[in-house]
Amino acid sequence: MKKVVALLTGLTMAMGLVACGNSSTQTAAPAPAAEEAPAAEPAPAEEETEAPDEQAEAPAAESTGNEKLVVGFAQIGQESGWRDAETNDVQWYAARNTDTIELAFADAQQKQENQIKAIRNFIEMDVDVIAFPPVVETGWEAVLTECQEAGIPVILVDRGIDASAGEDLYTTMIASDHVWAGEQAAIVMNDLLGGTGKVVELEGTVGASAAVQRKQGFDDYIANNCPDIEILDSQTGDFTRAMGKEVMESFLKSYSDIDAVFCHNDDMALGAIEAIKEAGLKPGEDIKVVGVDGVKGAFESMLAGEMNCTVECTPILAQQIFDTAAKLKNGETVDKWIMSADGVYTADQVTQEVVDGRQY
Ligand code: GYE
Repeated sequence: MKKVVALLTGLTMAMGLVACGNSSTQTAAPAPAAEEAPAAEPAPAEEETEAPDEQAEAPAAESTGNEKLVVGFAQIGQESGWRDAETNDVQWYAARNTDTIELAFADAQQKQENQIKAIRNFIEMDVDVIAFPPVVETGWEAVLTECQEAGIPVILVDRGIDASAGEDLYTTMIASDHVWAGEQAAIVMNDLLGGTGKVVELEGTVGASAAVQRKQGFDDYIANNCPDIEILDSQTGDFTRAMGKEVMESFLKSYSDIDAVFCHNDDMALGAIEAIKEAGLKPGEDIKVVGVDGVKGAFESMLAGEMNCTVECTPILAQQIFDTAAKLKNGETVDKWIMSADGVYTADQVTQEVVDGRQY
C-alpha cells in the first residue's frame, strides 16, 4: 500500500511521472485488490480461533508488500532517436508484463536536477530498484548515497558515472562499451580515408560518459595509429540532430578542407549530412560520415550512400534491466558491468533487407 500511495503522490509531481503510460493508475489499483484478497483466501479453520488478529493481518501484510517488481526509471529526456527507442522498449516491456512489473517513469527533460528529483521521488515511493542513465558523469554522490541508505539497488543504464565518485555508489551498469565504439569508428575512419585526411568531430552532451569515452576511444586510436589523420576541430552537438547540423555548418564555414566527420551519435550525423548537402557537397563521398548508435535512419542513410558507417550501441535494454532488477530484488548478486554486444556496420553491408530488419 505504501508504495502504491506514494506512486500516486509521485504522479502529481511536476516531474511528469508516468508509469508505463497510464498503467501507473493501474499499478495503483492493487489497493482495492489487496483488500479483497483476504476475503477470497479461505482462512485455515484450525488457526481461526487461536489467533484471529494475526489471521486478519497476515494476508494484508502480504498483499500490501507489493509482490510485483517496482522499478523507478529516471530517463534523461528525448534528445535522440536512440533515446526514444530505449524509452519505447522500457515502456513496451513493462506494459506487456503488468502482472509482474510496475514501472514508474520520469522524463527529466535533459536536466540532471530533474533526474535527481525523480530519483528522490522513487526513494520516497520505496521502489524496489532504481534505474537511470546519468545525463552527465559527475554530481551523483549525494543522491546515490541516499539510495544506498534507503537500501534501494541502483542500475545505471547506457551511461556511467565518474569512477572517482566510487563504484560502490551503484549496484550495476547495463551499457555498451563506449571507448570500444570510438575505437571502432577510428578504425573505419582510417580505412575510409586511406590513412590520410582531415577530420572534424561532433561530440555528444558535455560531461556524458557516452561522449567522453567515445571521444577518448576515437582520439586515442587516431593519435596512436594514424599519423596522417588530423582532427581539425571537435565540438559538442549535444547528441541532437539540430545541433549536429548547426555545428557542422560552422565547421564548414571555418574549414575548407574537411575530409570526414566523426559524430558521437547518428542523430548528429544525420544533421551533419543535411549541412554538408546544403553546402553543395556530397556526404559519404566528399565528406565521409561515421556515426554511433545504429538507428534505422543511419541505415537508410547508408543505403542512400550518404553515411559511411555506424557503430552500433543497442538501446534494446528493457529485458536486461527488468531481469537484473528482479535478481536484485531477490538479493542475488550480478556483474558490475553487464555489457551489450554491439556490431559495426559499413555502407557496403547495407541492403534494403538489413534496413527493414533493424529493430530500432
Ligand atoms: O548514443 C545517444 C543518446 O547514452 C548511449 O545517448 C547513450 C547515448 C546515445 O542520446 O544517441
